[in-house]
Amino acid sequence: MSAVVLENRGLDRKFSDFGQETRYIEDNSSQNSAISLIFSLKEEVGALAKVLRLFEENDINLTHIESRPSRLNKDEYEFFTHLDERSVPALSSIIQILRHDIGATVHELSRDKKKDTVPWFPRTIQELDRFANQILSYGAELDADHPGFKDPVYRARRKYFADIAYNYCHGQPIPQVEYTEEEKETWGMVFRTLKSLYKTHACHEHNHIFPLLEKYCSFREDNIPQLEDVSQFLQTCTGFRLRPVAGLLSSRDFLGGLAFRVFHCTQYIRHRSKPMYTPEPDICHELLGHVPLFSDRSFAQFSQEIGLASLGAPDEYIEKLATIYWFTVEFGLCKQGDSIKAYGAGLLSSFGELQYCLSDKPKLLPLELEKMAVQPYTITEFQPLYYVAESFSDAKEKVSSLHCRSLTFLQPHRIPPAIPRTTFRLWTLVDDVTPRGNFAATIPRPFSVHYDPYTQRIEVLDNT
Ligand code: HBI
Ligand code: NLE
Ligand code: FE
Repeated sequence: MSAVVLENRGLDRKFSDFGQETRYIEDNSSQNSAISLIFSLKEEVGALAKVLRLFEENDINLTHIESRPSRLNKDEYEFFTHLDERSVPALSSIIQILRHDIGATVHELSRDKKKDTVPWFPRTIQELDRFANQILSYGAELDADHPGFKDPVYRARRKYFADIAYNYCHGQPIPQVEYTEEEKETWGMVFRTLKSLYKTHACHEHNHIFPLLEKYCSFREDNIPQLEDVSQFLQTCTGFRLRPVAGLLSSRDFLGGLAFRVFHCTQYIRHRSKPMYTPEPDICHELLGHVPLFSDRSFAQFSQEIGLASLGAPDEYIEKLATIYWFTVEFGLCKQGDSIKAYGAGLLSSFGELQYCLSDKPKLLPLELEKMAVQPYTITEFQPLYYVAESFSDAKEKVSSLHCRSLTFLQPHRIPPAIPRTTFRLWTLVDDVTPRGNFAATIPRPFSVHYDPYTQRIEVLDNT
């Protein structure tokens, strides 16, 4: 049996206890998981006392606490805490209360990571429910530099959408939303402008699918499509489905969803003051940028492979995978005939950047995975640099045909000296793995994963 321990997210264990077979990787983590929470509170008398009472009532044992003034909000204090493992069962309800009743901003940090720990990952499609309250930024609470920060109506709408996402469980229909006139106007403006650019700026694949979305999913200037309808359509095309999400997920969680052919999809719309570009995903980005390509069979396959490759992979690997994803799926350009076209969703949803990316302003480089995987990038403004694939399928093939030979660059740079033998193999065995031309088969982890579409479960096969 392997000595690998899966990192325990420790939230609701309803699904993870279900049907794990003993030949699978042993999960000892409940014995030693500790949790770190950062929450920020308005500076007022008794604010912390209220939270501590809540912890006491829920039998939460605090093992560490420190405070500091919040850098984001001047009138708030941040508290950095450790909770012991007894606190795990109550954690998700505590986070809900902190957010909704006390109005705190809460960040849950990874549990104590042992060096030989494989990060937790979902094994069943239902377990994706656990990502709902792990939003990295925005969600219901907007930062001071957000264009909607000073707009109470917009903030209330964001809270409304965040609540739909927080309360959503796999298998439910996605709630229908009545969009306001103002929201429809924003959509109309984005839709109309982008549609007029697609003919000249978008890749063939996008232009091929777009009319089908107009026909079957009511993609129209005067209508914001309902996520449930789009999800049904995608399921008939490629088995991909949507689930609502309140904001930006971590790369690990986001990519993990793709392993199950689940696309986490925001339902709110950007603020009307900045229709041409927003750094955060919104319904325009998801529906106009991503959905057309998720309807494409081979692109769907490719996306799932990236997702499978990410499950339980080391952080450094996730970071490179996310960077590759960024420069291809989000911001990729490719040659088509004599011209260059956009296939990246972040380009196809921003009429500002879509025009800019094909102007003479940005720098263009040929797609080279090794360089691209370590290229720093900005997420808050137009990209200064794009990678151009020889063709749309060249991009897909380069990314999904990564195999052992080229994998060295995806591995961590340093091998920690003190790690046990079994874990050491986790890094070094990679060269011995027989290439199957399949990305997911060559990840530096001591097990392989297989997705069973009938049960919608990940089978984890212990390689050690
Ligand atoms: N989260 N909700 C959401 N939507 C995305 O498109 C998204 C994300 N998190 C990360 C991400 N995209 C990627 O850019 C990569 O970091 C994987
Ligand atoms: N910049 C894009 C847009 O305005 O639609 C969104 C990118 C999300 C990664
Ligand atoms: Fe995106």
